[in-house]
Amino acid sequence: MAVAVDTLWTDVRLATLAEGAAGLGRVDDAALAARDGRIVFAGPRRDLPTDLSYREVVRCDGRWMTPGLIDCHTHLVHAGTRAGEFEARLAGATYAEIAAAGGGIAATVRATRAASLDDLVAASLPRLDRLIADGVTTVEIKSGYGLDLASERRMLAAARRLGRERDVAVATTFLGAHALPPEAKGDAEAHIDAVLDMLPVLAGEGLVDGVDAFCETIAFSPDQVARVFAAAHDLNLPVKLHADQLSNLGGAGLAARFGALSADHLEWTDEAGVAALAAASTVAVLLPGAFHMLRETKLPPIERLRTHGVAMAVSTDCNPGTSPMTSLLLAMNFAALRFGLTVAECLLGVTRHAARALGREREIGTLEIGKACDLALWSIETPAELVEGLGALPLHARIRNGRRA
Ligand code: DI6
Ligand code: FE
Repeated sequence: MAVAVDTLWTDVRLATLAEGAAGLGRVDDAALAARDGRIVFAGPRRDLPTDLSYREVVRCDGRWMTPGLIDCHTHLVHAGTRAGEFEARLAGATYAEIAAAGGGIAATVRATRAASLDDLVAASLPRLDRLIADGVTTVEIKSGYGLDLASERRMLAAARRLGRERDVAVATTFLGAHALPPEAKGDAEAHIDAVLDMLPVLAGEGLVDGVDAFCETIAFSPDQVARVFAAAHDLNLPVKLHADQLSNLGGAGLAARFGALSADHLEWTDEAGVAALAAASTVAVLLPGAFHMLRETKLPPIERLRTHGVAMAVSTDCNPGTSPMTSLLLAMNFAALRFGLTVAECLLGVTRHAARALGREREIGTLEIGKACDLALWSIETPAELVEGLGALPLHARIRNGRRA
């Protein structure tokens, strides 16, 4: 008896990005089938089981199919603009100087605190829609511009609502330890106390999928971050870290010590830090948009990450200060040209490795039997076009849970 399958995509070229496959896991003249939102076949058309019947057959005219893309590090929920700071930086001011003068993250905190839930959703939807136009099917969204309980809750609730307003999976991350709010009056320990009060409340409301912190001289010390991570562990929440972006405080080693899903930025990470990431299987999330916007010159240790076998992800870091970037394809282009990643590394960075950075590698990130049927179909001749384009829109269709989105 024929087994009924919901949809068959055929006459398609696959980049499965599966573990163990050579390169991108290219399969020419392929097909992919889904039932109940899951992939039940992905491979050469000639290997399709003959006992399947399909409710719908989609002919893809030789187009390329990849897993739906995953943007694993964004601050896309926020209010206000920092374009004035951009102009000041063009005129020579530094990010740290602007932050010390009450601008920077603090400026976005003021705007975000003044915004209602509806305001936050309305301000963030265009950014989300731009990511979606690049074939993104999963996006991580951080809090961290509220910094008090009510405002952090509003940011996380806005992130959850974005996931209902659009056909996209949203992973939320509590970033209460992002910056010092004015009411902390310079007392970082007092703010960490407040973060430790907020975390169980927000987690109890189902708003927190993971916990992040900003470990930096202009933010929080390794000991302060360790307090937050210990609290996250007590709640069984995974952690990730803004590590070694502007200086080397040993952020990568700290992330590894807590078994972090990812350590992000890593421009200043040294050999010991890379070795620690490798030993802990922590993903290195590369954020070339922030590197570009801040006109940094210190490159993340890409070759060391390679030799130690650390998985590299690539993300937009979409935020109003250091990376107002809303295209994951553009982030790949920057990762290639500024950090020297190959096309295959870029694509792994927005699929399989990005899934790992969110702890969702069993669910998404490759075209393999059993995974969620989240796909992107591209009008391209070769996958390198996805990395080459500067603002191109090569997406033909996006599929979420087996349905056209
Ligand atoms: N590192 C970054 O690049 C962003 N946050 C962080 O911890 C910057 C956020 C901002 O400037 O608003
Ligand atoms: Fe960030």
